[in-house]
Amino acid sequence: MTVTLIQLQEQKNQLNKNNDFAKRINQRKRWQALGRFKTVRRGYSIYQNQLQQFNPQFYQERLNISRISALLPVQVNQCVDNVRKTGVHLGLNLKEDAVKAIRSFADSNLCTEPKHNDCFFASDIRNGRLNGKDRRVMRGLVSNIDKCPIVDTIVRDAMLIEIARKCLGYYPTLITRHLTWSFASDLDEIEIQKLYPPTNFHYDVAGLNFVTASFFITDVDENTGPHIMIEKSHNRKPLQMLLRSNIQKEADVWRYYDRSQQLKITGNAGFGFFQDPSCIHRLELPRNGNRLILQIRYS
Ligand SMILES: O=C(O)CCC(=O)C(=O)O
Ligand SMILES: [Fe+2]
Repeated sequence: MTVTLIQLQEQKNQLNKNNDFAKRINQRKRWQALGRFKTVRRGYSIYQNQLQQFNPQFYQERLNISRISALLPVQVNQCVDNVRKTGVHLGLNLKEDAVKAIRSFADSNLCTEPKHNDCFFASDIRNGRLNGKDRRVMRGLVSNIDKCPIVDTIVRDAMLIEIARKCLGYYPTLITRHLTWSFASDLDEIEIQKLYPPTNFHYDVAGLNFVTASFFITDVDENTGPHIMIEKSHNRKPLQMLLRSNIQKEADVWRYYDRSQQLKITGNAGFGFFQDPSCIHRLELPRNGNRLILQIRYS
């Protein structure tokens, strides 16, 4: 009886917390577009840092930081330095058990695709089609991700939160998580880019300041969905890129950046990277096998 009451109370607390976060996203939404400007992000960082100085313990405690880690140890300062200088730190690693648990969660939970109403399991997709029929499926967002215990431990990981805190300049006040399948496709690139926007070069605008930790949950090589980014572009974007859409034409990208700045990120299941996603980046749709990625956004 007591245990059930505690569980109920915990669920209620969780719901309150989620609602509170949701409320803040909505209030912020109209201002969110300003997060593309580095000066706005810096200003917000200073403001949030000052605000948290009054009661740092409050901001720290509500993150419910996990002392159990599903990651191999990382040099926090080195990681922060790399993110600041190049926009990315490569070489985070999830422990094998964590990868297995996330994979099994993704296999046993239904997925949805933005702009479509149907639900499906990843195993229902064959050759990029639902049950081998006409309906093409490019990606699957795994549902119930908030209920995956191992992902919950990872988002609250002491090391990841410390990296995020140092990059942002304050304790993150909102953490979101996504577990996403990208399904292998034989469509040509132009079609893919129409159907799956993140396969176009773009930069993310997710709140007034933000950083992301991403982990491959399947092996990713050149043909199975590498993540491509332009190093240092988080610190340098031409005005027209900032003022227009966050999605960029490839020709414009190469007009402004040198091809040597392109970094193709691949790695085995468990490999991860910490990124400032205001850099120009995209994913290359897999050709040979489906790809699963866990993304955690700290803002
Ligand atoms: O899956 C990836 O590698 C990147 C996805 C992305 O850029 C996005 O969802 O904004
Ligand atoms: Fe993105």
